[in-house]
Amino acid sequence: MRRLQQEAEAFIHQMYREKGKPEAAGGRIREIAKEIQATGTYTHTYEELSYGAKLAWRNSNKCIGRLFWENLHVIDARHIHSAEKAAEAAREHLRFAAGDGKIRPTVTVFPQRNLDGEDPLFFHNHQLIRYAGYETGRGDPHSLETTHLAESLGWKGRGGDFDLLPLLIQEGEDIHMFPLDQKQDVQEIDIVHPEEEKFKELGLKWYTVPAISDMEMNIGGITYGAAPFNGWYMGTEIAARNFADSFRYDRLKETAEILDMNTSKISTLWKDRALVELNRAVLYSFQEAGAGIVDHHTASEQFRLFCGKENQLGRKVTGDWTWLIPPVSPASVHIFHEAYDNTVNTPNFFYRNNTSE
Ligand code: HEM
Ligand code: NRG
Repeated sequence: MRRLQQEAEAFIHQMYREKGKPEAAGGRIREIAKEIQATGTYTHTYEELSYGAKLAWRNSNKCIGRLFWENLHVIDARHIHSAEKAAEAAREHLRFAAGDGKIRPTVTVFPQRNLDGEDPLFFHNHQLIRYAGYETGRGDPHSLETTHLAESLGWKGRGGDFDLLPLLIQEGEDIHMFPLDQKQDVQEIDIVHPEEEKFKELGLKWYTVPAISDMEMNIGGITYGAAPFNGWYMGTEIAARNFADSFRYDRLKETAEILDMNTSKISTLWKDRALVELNRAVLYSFQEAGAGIVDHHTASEQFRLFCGKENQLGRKVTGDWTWLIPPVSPASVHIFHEAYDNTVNTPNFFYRNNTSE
C-alpha cells in the first residue's frame, strides 16, 4: 500500500508538472491517499488514464514511433466486465483505429487488476489481428500456441496461410471466443511489387493494424492487464521479419527465385536482395492502397525529432538500441550510431507473465 501510494504520487506529480499546473498535485494526492486507505487501491480519472497511457507509450524503450505519443487516442473501457462486451470493444477499437486508411494510434483500457492480483478480463491473443499457425507448416508459426488454444475451444481453421484467429478473452475462469469480421474489422493488403508482375504469385498479404493485446499497462502503480494498443506498421516489421524470419513465413528463398536471383551460393547476397525487394513491395502495396505505413528511414528521422523535442523540454529519452535499430540496413540510420540509456521508467507497457499460456 505504501508502494502504491508512492507510485501514485510520482505519477500525479509528473502529470501536473508536465501540464504546467504543479500546484494541483497536492489535492489530488491527498484524495488518492484517502481512497487507498479506505479501499486498498484507487481509480484514475479519465485525464489521468489518458495522460498516463501517453506516458506509457513515451516510455516504451523499444518503440521507434514515439514522436506521436501525444496523439494517442485513449478509449476508456473500464466499465466493461464481460468477455462479450470486451470483444465488441476490441472490434470497435480496430474499426476506429483503421479509420479510412489514416491509422489512428489508439489504446482501449479495460478494468484494472484487482487486489488479488487478478485481471477481470484479459486477451490470450498476442495481437487483436493475427494469422493462425498450423503443424502442417502453413500460416504463422508464431501463432501455434494461440491456434492450439482456439482449437481446444472448438475453433476450426481452414489450414491456410492467412486465417484470422478469433479473439480469445479470459473472463474469470473461462475463455470466450469471438470471431473477427474479416470485412468490417480487418483491412488486408495484397502484396505486389512496383515492377515485377510475377511477385504477386508469392500470394503474400498482411493486415494494416498492429494491435498488441498481450501486454499490461502500468500507470501510477495501477496495472491494466488488458489494454490493447495500436499504431501503424513500419514496413520492415512485415517484410524483414514476419515474411523473412526462418521461424516465421520464411519466404526469402521463394522471393529470390521468383525474381530470378542467383541462389546457387550465399555470397551472391540473394538473401539481402530478396529482403530489399520484399520491403519495397510491402511499402509500395500499402501506399497504393492508401494504408498507413512508414519506412525505416522516415521512422528513424521521426525518432530523431522525438529525441530532440524531449531533450529541448529537459527530459531524457530512454531507449533499447537492440530494438530501435531497423532489421534492414541498420547502419544507414542515425540510431545505429547512437547510444541509448535503457532505464525503464513508468508509466510503461510490460509483458504479462500471468497468462495461462
Ligand atoms: C515496439 C513502431 C506506435 C508501443 C515497436 C517496434 C516498432 C514500432 C517498429 C518494434 C517492434 C518489433 O521489432 O517487433 C511503431 C510505429 C508506431 C508505433 C511506427 C506508429 C504510430 C506505438 C503505440 C504504442 C507503442 C501507439 C503504445 C501506445 C510500443 C511497445 C513496443 C513497441 C510497448 C515494444 C513491443 C514489444 O516489446 O514486443 N513500435 N510503434 N507503439 N511499440 Fe511502437
Ligand atoms: N512486430 C510486430 C508488431 C510490434 C509492434 N509494432 C508496432 N506497434 N508498429 C508485428 O506484428 O510485426 N504499434 O503499436 O504500431
